[in-house]
Amino acid sequence: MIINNIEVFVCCPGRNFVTVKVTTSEGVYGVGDATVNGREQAVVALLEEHVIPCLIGRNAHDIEDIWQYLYRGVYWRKGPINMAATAAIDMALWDIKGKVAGLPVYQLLGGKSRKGVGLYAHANGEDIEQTLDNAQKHAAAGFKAIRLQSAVPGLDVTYGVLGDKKDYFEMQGNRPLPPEETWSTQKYFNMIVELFDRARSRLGNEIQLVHDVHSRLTPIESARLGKLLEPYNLMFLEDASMAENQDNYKLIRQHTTTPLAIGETYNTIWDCKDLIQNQLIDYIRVAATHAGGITALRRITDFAAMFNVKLAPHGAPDLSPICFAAHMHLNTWAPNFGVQEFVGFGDQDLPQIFPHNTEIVDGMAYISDAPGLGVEFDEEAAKAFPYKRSYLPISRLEDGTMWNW
Ligand code: EZ4
Ligand code: CO
Repeated sequence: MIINNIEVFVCCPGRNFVTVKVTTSEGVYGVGDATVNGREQAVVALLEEHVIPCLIGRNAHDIEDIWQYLYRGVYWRKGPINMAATAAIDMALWDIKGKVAGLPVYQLLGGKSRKGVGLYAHANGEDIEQTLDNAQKHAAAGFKAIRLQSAVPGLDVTYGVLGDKKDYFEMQGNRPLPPEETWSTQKYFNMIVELFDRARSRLGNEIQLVHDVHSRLTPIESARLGKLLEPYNLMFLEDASMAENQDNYKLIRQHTTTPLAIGETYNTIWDCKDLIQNQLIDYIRVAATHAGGITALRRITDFAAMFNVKLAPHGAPDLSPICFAAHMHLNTWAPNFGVQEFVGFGDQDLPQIFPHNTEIVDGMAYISDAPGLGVEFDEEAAKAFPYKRSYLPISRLEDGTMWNW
């Protein structure tokens, strides 16, 4: 089972996706997601110029050895671009192994730990009322966990709030330079507690609530927010502060029992090692695409289990349905699975380009028994949506100082 071809595709059905296809001597192929939002062509160049030539002729079954070759074997380890390239190859090889075995990938990981995968949906709004209206719609559709984001009065744009853009999947594609947004911690604090206070009054105490701070707070501000939100019993507070310095979370943890989640930008187990082993977090939010694929996430998940940390993979729309499928297999297997972020599958273009087998019923996702990852990439359909240079926004404080977006 020799790797004899690897192709890289970039398409933009509303937003850019980088897809890898690995084909073997037997004609069996696998697909992987290598999308790094705003840096897509960097991953393409790395794959085409430096990674693919080294893999042609290798045995497609040697998933672990190829992973180590691309990690240990490279002097310049880690980093989002490198790990996304590794991740896409890794996903494609798991897809191939499953297809050859005639088994879905979760069976190769150890089988099912649960019937279905719990999801959290996104509710957002231009004001608290609209956020809660949207949350109520998700609750009526059967979701048992919902993320709440609301516009901050006095700020031009707020993270997670779509404004007049109807579809989360179409937020990209027309941003030739990074848009700029303004942040005020003071204004945010004036809104956020009221959002959760009113959410509990309107939605009751059964529903699980999540909020994404998107790393806008310093550790002591996060500690204060966690404390203020304790009465509202959140499932978790996501990305309260940055943790490039993992000790930041010691400070937050000392002050609050609000559960904490982080990890969507992490590239390796080393980015979360101290957070996990010191039990400073409750959910680890790594994405298969950004942290080195299924091989790497399986290792992080097992490590996290030893410290009561649950897997809650990133599920933003800038991860392709191939990454979502990889998560579905990990989530179905992981004994310490927590919850999967879920924003839907977009309009008809996206499911047409990435046909998949996941079924969503009452806020739960069910994997099919299709061999491999159970997701396809339609090269022909993708051709109608060529790459468009695009960026994530940047964030500044009101006086112009650069801040975390
Ligand atoms: O901002 O994926 O939890 N979800 C998030 C996302 C991220 C984007 C950035 O690429 O924080 O919306
Ligand atoms: Co997030």
